[in-house]
Amino acid sequence: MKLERATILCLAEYLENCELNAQDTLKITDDHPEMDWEDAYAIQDEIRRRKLVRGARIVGYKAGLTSYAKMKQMSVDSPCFGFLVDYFSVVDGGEVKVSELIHPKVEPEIAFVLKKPLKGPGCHIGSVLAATDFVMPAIEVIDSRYRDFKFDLKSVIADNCSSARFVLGGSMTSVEGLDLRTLGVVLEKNGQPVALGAGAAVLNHPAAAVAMLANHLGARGEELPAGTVVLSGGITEAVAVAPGDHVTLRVQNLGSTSIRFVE
Ligand code: 0L1
Ligand code: MG
Repeated sequence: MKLERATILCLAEYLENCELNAQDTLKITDDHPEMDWEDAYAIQDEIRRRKLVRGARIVGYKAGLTSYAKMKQMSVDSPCFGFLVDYFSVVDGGEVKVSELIHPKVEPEIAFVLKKPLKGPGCHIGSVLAATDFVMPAIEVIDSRYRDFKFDLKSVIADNCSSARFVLGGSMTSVEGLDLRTLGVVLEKNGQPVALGAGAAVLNHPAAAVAMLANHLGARGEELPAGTVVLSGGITEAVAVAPGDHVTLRVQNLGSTSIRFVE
């Protein structure tokens, strides 16, 4: 680690306040170019600790930047991992207040819900599918705290990978007999298709993103517990939204989920 503990605490407080006050900032590596990967995840951990102390509950985890479309869009070359707390969760068909966010974008994702814990190292697609209770369509609302979404990977990891809100819907479908690679997704904004793709866009198989996440947590002495939700990453580029927008995700065989954006 390159940063002092005091600097990590200070950056976590600063970034979390940016989230809570919907206030953007320049990327933190501008002032801390020496920051390393461990520092980045230590800042994210401290943000998580701060939320837990205030009574938030961890409801899931996410893999981000898992499709080549997303990596290209954000000029990065590897995935990142973050956590989801209870207040990020929006009911199917529910509202997201744009005034609580900076510049939200939506991503079409496949969510995995686990029936058994998953702990790396050594997790692979097979172990993920065996531990999966069911999959569901998910729309992730991301909201980088960095001005104009201009960041590098370390800054984005510290910022809990832009996590903000998510919605799950459609049907709870067993992965038995389901080919997640060829599963088609259509993301609609105000009734018009705005992004199309298939599961294979996520690291060739969405379960591969969940395995990477479990291995990442395992290396840090953590695991994905049974019952947890895992967002496996945007299948397409993220799409910007504004108050008044209505977004629906339709996933082949899994049904649909939707969300409305209000002032
Ligand atoms: O969930 C994601 O893929 C987002 C990861 C962070 C990068 C971004 O804000 O686009
Ligand atoms: Mg995402």
